Amino acid sequence: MKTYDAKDIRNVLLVGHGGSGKTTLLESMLFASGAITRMGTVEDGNTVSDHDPDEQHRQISVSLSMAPIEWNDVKINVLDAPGTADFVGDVRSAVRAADAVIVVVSAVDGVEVQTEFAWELAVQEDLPRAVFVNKLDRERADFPATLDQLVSSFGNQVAPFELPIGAESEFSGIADLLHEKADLYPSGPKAEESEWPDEIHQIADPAREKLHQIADPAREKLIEAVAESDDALIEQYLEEGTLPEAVITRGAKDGFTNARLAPVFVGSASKAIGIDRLLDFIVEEFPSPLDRAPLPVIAKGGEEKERACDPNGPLSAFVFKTVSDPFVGHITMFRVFSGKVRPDSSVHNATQGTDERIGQLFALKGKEHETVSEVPAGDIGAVAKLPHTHTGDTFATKDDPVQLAPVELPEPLLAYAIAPKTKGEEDRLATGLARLREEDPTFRVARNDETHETVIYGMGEAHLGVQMERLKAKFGVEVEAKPAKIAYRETIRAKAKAQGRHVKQSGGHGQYAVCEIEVEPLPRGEGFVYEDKIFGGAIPQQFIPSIEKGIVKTMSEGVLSGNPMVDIKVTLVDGKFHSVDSSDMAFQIAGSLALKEVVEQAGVALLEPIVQLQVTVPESFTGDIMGDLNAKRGKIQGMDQLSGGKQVINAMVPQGEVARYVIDLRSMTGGRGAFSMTFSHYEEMPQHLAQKVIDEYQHAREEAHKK
Ligand SMILES: Nc1nc2c(ncn2[C@@H]2O[C@H](COP(=O)(O)OP(=O)(O)OP(=O)(O)O)[C@@H](O)[C@H]2O)c(=O)[nH]1
Ligand SMILES: [Mg+2]
Repeated sequence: MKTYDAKDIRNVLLVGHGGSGKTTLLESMLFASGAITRMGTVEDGNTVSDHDPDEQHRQISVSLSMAPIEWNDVKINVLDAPGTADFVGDVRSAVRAADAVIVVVSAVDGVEVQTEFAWELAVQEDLPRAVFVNKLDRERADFPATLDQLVSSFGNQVAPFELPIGAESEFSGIADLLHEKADLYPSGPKAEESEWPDEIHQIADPAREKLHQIADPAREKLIEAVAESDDALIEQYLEEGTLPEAVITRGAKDGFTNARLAPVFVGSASKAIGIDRLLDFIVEEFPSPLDRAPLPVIAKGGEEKERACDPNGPLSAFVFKTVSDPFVGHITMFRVFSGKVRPDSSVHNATQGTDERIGQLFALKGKEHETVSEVPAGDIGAVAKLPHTHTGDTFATKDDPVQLAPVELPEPLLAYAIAPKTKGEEDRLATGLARLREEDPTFRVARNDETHETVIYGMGEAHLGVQMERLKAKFGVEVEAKPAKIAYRETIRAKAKAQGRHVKQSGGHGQYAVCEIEVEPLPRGEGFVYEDKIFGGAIPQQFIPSIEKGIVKTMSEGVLSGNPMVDIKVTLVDGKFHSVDSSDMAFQIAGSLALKEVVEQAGVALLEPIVQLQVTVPESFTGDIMGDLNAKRGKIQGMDQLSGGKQVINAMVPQGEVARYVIDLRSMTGGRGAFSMTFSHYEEMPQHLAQKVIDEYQHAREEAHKK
């Protein structure tokens, strides 16, 4: 592929709710541009973008992918982001690589949760936003209703640039509101210009059983949006009640590039209707990297600097995605903001503080690689086998190692404990997990030494499901998954006193150790105190620590529930020894026995971890959320009002009650809620619930002994 100057590059990210048609839109763009001769479909699993076996199996995108489209001598790097909430990490990184987004909305389902999320993200990044209303060929497609939803969700900046001609299976073309002409698609992706059809003024809607005007109000909405996108224009509009043609056209385009107006395009990705028009608009009106404001970067000392899009400037490039390829291993996808990356050269990874050897450079088209001779400022490229580089890193120069601000990624909050199905595969599992972790910053792996579990953390069930499938498919390890254990703690309820006797003196080398201890509960968080109150040499000095060792070991294993015991004071008050048969081990055992005996009397309480939960939801869900948190034994601490009709609910909740909160919250709010969770403290668990935990542990132990 030839090298393009920045002025002839467009970096466009497709975002929107899962299933709205982003992957199919990219497929039809490739088809309309002649890059592919036949369109694949998601159903057939043969699209360019959904090339991962998991994607073909699930018929959804699970990972960001891209393809370059060459249209009218301009290179359009189209990034196809997954629309499922579990994979938002990829969307958040991808917005960094784009200069504008297209929000894809299904005309059947309208504005959905991830549509809103994607929109908000583009607003946060101040990226120009266009909307593509897709699936107009489908039964029950409803453009007027979708447009209404767009305006009510995102405001008057939403401006229809096009209207569909024909509905559902009759959908056959597009009426251009800006230029008052029409394009029909009798066959294939190429438009045939035609007159503004009469019918566009009226559209029969059997459902609504009424005729209503659509073109003129839509055009009015467009003119209003143009006027509102610029202070000077609003004045002119208020004075004259409309705007001259040329002003509308210019204003609409400026409004878009200034992210103050969101043009709405219509079409059908499956039928490739309206795609050539969309590509025309991208080439003519979407910002090139040169149109972007210089990029803020952070220099070594923390000083803020800027990087303009200049191929001759110092290198700064951002790694927005890492994928694993079955043949070449790791592939690093990066966007160059200044300078250029050349093959067979070295770049400085400013984030990791190390140099990386760049081999061959290529442009990715789904899973295909097309070699390129360089990746200049404004363009996106890929390189394989960089050992030290991760998503979110910045390439720069050694003498000026600037970095881009890190991408804020959501915290993975769904935890599964996993183990290989087949014994002896622990190493291969560890390798696989490390690789998957490197590729996906929203995937976490931790070894919990307390519960002795390997725990994987992800954004949701689909996310962890995909990762476990990849462990099997790519690393040959099949795993068993179960909810991660909650790290409970044991403690005692009252003071008590007991003896531990370990006496075995029936022939051969005897064992003799007796110790007497008192225990008392300590305030939360005080840990363990051991006091020696032996008088008169009842137990020789060298065995005092042995008793402590035995007690500490038993505490770490827990007495009733397999969870470590904490916050107790043990006072060694008496004991007996034998000059021959007493030993370090004998007194360790006596100490352990004494503890088991004494806690029986003192009563064991289970402590459960309490987390600080912060739940952000649209106001309308507050009641449900609070009711649910109360049912989860949560203590509401307060609420804060946010802009945009959202509320933050702060609560302290037992961790065990919110282990699956990712899933609960999504089902309660239809995916409109978000939450964060941090460990706060331990609290005593109600006895009846504690008993259930203890019974489960005892039962599991008995089962394990039977095997
Ligand atoms: N009838 C019709 N179906 C479409 C159109 N566009 C997409 N589809 C279908 O809608 C379904 C979802 O399409 P995708 O392209 O996978 O949607 P997506 O936005 O990439 O979904 P995620 O990857 O999950 O975010 C598939 O079954 C497509 O065949 C369209 O214009 N018309
Ligand atoms: Mg997709």
